Amino acid sequence: MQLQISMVLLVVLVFSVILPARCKVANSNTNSHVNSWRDLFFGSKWLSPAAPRIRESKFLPIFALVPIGPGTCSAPSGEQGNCIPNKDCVLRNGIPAGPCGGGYGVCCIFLQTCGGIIRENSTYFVNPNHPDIFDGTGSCQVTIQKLHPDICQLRLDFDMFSVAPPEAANHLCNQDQLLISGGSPTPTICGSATGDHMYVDAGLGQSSQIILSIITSGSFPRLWRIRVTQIHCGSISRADQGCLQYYTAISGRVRSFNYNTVAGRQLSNQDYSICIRNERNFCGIQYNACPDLENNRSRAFTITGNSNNPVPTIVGGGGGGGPGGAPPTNTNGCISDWLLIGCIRSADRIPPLPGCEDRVCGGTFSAEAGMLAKTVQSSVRPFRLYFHTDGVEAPNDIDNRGFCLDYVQQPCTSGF
Ligand SMILES: [Ca+2]
Repeated sequence: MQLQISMVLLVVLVFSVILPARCKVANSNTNSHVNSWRDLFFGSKWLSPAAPRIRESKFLPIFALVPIGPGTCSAPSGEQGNCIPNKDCVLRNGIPAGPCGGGYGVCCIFLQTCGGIIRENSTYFVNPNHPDIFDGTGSCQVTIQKLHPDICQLRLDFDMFSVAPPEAANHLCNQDQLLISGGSPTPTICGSATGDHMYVDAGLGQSSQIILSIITSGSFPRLWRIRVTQIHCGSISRADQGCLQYYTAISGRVRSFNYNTVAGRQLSNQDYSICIRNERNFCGIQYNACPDLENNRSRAFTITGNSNNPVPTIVGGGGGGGPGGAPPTNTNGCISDWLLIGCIRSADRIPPLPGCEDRVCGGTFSAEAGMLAKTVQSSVRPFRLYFHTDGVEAPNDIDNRGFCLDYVQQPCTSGF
């Protein structure tokens, strides 16, 4: 046994001292390279439950020499956790979900449900009975306490979110709803939001609290698992001011809450901004409606009108007011529900048309009125979309799904 341990020690030293130097030459991504070597080496042996005796007696001092790596880990059930010693996890009311850090600690996950208080970063707000469904009614809420006065934002990741959908006539969240209080205004959502996220302003001072409430009525197989991440004011992960959603990739997909081409209903009473970080050397952005694989006629952009029939693109705000300050008389514009993107033009016009539009609605995605879906471009920075819906759908707006757009930032050299 002693001989084995000595050999392991020797290899640890070789890997921790020599390999990093070699990898710096071979690969600029040194950390991941070293980690992968460590994982390869420790993997199965150090994850086995038989290892603790050896670790306790001989290895802890040596581990102090070996970087443990980032503090996050993944639990087998999919949650992200913090890699900390088992006793700390238990002390902090976490749930140990398997070993991590080469056997150094456990992947400690933090879950809270109705009535809970969130005091740890990366805590999940889950439904009662999680991971099974919850079919109860009432108000289930958690309170989020700041870890530090210097926390400016919360990011909510809807790992799973499925509650009762909005009602069919006006798409109001009458049965179930998620409410967020104590931070910046957020839209009330219901239905499905799995894979979506939100940023919430955390307010000033350590004492301000954010409360997440899920209010339910009637029967529905509900399921939710929302990860709450606290973001420091100086963090590079912090979203720009006023952005409910924030994307940081050159290309990606943005969509409205409860979007789904088969049965999703565009939610009413929405008012929020989606921001896309302007990456270095990119000056413009293009948008296309997402592919719709379920319907013959795409429903990927159906914001106003009866989308059981073909509905053209409608652009603009409907002109000025009527005589003597009366409300606008021109109703052929986006006056109830719309998506706003600064100065949009069709990408296929060369040279581009002189004019541009901001609001777009209807049932076909384009920057020009008509029945033809087109690539839309904008060079207004920062890149932002603003989504507005009122509280009415019936009788004119029927079966609208909302929007799903794929975006690609455009390099400064390609005409922007
Ligand atoms: Ca509406």
